[in-house]
Amino acid sequence: MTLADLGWNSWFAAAFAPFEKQGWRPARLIRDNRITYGALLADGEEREVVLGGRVYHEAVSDADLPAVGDWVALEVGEIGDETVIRGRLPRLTCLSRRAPGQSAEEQVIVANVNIVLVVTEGGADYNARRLERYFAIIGRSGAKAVVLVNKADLFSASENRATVEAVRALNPDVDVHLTSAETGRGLPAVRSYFQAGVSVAFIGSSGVGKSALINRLLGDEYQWTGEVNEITGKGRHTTSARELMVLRKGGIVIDNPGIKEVQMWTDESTLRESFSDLADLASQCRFFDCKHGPDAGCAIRAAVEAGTLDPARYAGYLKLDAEIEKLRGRCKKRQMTIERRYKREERQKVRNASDRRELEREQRPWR
Ligand SMILES: Nc1nc2c(ncn2[C@@H]2O[C@H](COP(=O)(O)OP(=O)(O)OP(=O)(O)O)[C@@H](O)[C@H]2O)c(=O)[nH]1
Ligand SMILES: [Mg+2]
Ligand SMILES: [Zn+2]
Repeated sequence: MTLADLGWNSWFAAAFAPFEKQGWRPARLIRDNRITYGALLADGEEREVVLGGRVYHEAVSDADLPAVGDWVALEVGEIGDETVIRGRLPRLTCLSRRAPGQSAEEQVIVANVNIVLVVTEGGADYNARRLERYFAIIGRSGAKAVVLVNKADLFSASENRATVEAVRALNPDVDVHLTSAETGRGLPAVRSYFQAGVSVAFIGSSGVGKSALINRLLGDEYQWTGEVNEITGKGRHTTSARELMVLRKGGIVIDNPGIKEVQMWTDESTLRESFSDLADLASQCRFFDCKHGPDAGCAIRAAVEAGTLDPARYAGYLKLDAEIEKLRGRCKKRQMTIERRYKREERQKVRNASDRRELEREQRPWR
């Protein structure tokens, strides 16, 4: 495997020049493990790498931090040592979501993709508004958008045709293909987007068949990663993490977890805003740290019981807090490890400097 197979080009090479002088090696990030990253090097070697303190501290926002698809400069440690990300190269394209409203917080979904395949399904699940939002973020990213209307085997010819036409009406410039991971329909068209060095990302709601399509493309190379759905007991393989893979026949594919509407388009503050009526209610709870579960004197539960609050909305509100909490926990965890590492590196530097002084003293016994 060469760097070109991974998507490297002269633009990245030029940007890498200053890092090369330091003896660092280019690599592409293929996985974000929250605390570490998976990186692929030129020879196809995969390494688990950590974020250097400096890269972390110089990041103005989360969007500056390395993301899956990014090219980075690695200081490859001695055996047993950590491999550290010392720099991130500028992005050729960047698929990101930005929360609506005043918040400028941007979250990178994937960097340096050339083509984004939006997977959707026909029939009742087809949602034009959702597709519009996908087009908006892809338009901003610099990548090309393609729509796959999947599960064609489940719908009638006229239903499929209607969906394809609806997509074309939304965006006449976009390629639309009817596909089926079940029957293989439309797969040659999908395959045509895969060429050596070209990065293709699949996005779309959970369950539309992104992984199933990728599975058909990759064949034996691909391992289902998810687990069986506990509720349905079916072999649903929900993708839990974004992953970049290189196809043996050439081409780079990025599978994404299904994008949940709420997670996709809003940040914490807009989420809270949309539940502001519930927040007002919550302020009437007896305890300021009420979890709105079985807590005594909970105003929210009382409203549900009184029939003035929709239980579904209440459930959403409960989940929302957990979601936000989880998000925060992850951020904090990563920050802590990076901080620790940063401090360790600083201590090491001090130690190295004092060792050096020691050595200098030994070498100059006349002083
Ligand atoms: N009939 C039919 N079923 C399909 C098709 N594509 C996917 N499925 C099924 O739909 C279910 C979900 O497919 P996945 O590939 O896991 O969906 P996904 O988009 O990767 O979902 P997340 O990983 O949760 O985002 C699986 O049970 C698949 O077998 C299709 O074209 N036709
Ligand atoms: Mg999946
Ligand atoms: Zn409460």
